[in-house]
Amino acid sequence: VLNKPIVISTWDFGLTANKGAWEVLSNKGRALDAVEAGVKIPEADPKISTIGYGGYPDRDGRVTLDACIMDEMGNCGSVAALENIVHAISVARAVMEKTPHVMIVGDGAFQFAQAQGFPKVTLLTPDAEKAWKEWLKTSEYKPQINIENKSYNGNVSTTFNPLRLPGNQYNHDTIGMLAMDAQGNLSGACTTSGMAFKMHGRVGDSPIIGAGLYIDNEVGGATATGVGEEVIRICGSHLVVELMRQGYPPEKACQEAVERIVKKNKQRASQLQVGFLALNKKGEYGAYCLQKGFSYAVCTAADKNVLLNSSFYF
Ligand code: SD4
Repeated sequence: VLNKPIVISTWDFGLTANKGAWEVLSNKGRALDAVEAGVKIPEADPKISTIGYGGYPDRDGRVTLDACIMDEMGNCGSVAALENIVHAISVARAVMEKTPHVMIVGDGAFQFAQAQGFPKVTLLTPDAEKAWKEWLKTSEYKPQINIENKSYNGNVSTTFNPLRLPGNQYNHDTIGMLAMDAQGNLSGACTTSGMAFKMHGRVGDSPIIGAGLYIDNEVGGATATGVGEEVIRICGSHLVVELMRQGYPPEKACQEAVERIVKKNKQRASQLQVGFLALNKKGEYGAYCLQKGFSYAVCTAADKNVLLNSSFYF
């Protein structure tokens, strides 16, 4: 039996986001409209420090957003390092629908957004600024000094690790959302302020089609959360969809992708979080992650809107 319509999304705030998407889906709306409406909710929420307005800034104190969207026809749009616009996902959709391009970044993305009538908004909230200033106290960040080679892309450094927040919390929480509408069509959206205190200009997996998100209307869709560098390395979401094409159920496909990350560098993977979430054409869904603690929200007519815990590797 087909489980549709359905919407699933990453982390606890997925519950609220799903509600926004469900309003569209339950009125026989398009999955594309549903995922956009859904992820706009956390984008606008100043209490969520990892997405949109209120997101934590980069090392220089600038909030830069990454987002992408993809529909059932393989149309896609993306923005990266976008500043001063709340709804990065809607700008990504405008890139998809109103330009001949797939991806626009930085100042060009901001100019495009302004031309499309998106309001200019300061995204750095007092709380986020405070967290950044706290971080500056203990970080080894010195603007002119090249500390990058000592950080993540080599071996995990214990002295400077941009992937951990103070208190040793994992630093991640993108919203990735996948939906299938009453017509059986799939779409997905992914939006984030990225790794907190990242280098200025750093782009993660979330706006990269095939990494943070991938949809193939014949097969299913996948989205990713966590340390984007790891997801990009394995073309994560595309990999999950291709595994489902080969017959893997969604959770198994996510697990295989996570194991691919572990295989590249187990020691590094053991310090990080990455989670994948997948939905296939039958409305079956599943997730898998590196570390315990990745939750996802599933909303259907039968089961309503529930929060589930992903299985994990370590
Ligand atoms: C990134 N995947 O920029 C995103 C951030 C994130 O949960 O925190 N995801 O790497």
